[in-house]
Amino acid sequence: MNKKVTILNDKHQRPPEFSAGSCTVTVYSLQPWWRVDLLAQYQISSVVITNRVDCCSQRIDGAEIRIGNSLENDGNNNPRCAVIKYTSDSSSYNFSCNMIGRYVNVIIPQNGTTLTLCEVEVYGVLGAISLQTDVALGKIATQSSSSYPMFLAPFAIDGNRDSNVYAMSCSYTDYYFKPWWRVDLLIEYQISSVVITNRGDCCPTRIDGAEIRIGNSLENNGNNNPRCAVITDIPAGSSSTFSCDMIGRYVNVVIPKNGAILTLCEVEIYGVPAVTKKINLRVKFHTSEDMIDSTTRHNVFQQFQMVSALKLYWTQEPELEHENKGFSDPSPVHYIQR
Ligand SMILES: [Ca+2]
Repeated sequence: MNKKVTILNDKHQRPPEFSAGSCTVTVYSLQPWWRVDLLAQYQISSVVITNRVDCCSQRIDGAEIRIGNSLENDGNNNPRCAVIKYTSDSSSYNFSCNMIGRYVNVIIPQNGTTLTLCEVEVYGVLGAISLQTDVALGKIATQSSSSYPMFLAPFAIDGNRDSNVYAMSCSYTDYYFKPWWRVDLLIEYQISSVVITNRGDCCPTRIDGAEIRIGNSLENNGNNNPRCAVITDIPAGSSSTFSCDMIGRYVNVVIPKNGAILTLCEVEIYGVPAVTKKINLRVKFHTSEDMIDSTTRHNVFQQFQMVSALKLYWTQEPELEHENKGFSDPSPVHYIQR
């Protein structure tokens, strides 16, 4: 059942007269906007907006509803649910969105106007599809060197894509031999994609040739893990998505050059916790095959593999066991496989 997750400003009142004291208004400005932070990701089904009716109602015409998880451009670059088309028939507008996000913005993409909203209702359910979750948020980041407090490794996973390095939201290494950055996700994840936001104020080509590596090893600081992608280029201030479909606890970005600077304004990692569980099986079976012969052993093992949903490995070679059944017929042959 859909649940209302937030309302603007007051006890769910929709008086559309500004004088009722239940509306917001921005100053006359360039592309005025309003945003609500739902504090968590929601699957948002619809948004209802109540317009001012006592005056200037047409100002709402062309306003856009944007929903997503990014605060880039104050959240106004998130995907668009709808554009409001002004009508005098009703003061409330209901839009179906079916989108995922933490932030809901209303923006008039016009220079020089005023945004007035008397009520914004957002309907949805908590806990949107986990594939859309940035699993790097709140994890542990480090890098090859950090000489400046305003360019630390965690700034690349602070949930902010601001691409100006002086906004204290980008990581930045020294000029260094093969500089690298790493996030420890603390557990293994099945990683579907990595989104990297490049620096926007300067030097966008520095990222060219950087590699994304994912795995569970810390050998060579994690930079020897399998490679997901080589970044050919990312335009200044832009975000690029790399599909990976890999499993790992560590995600590294490394520039394999002698002498380079690595700057990352955001690294988003999308995936779900990897479900891997190891179990030991002890299998006892009858066979007339000669299990001492390695080829036969391999063939029997393949038959086990074919009927199993598990990925099997031998931890111990089969052992021959004779079973006595009193004084009856000669005992059948048993093998024990662990
Ligand atoms: Ca950032």
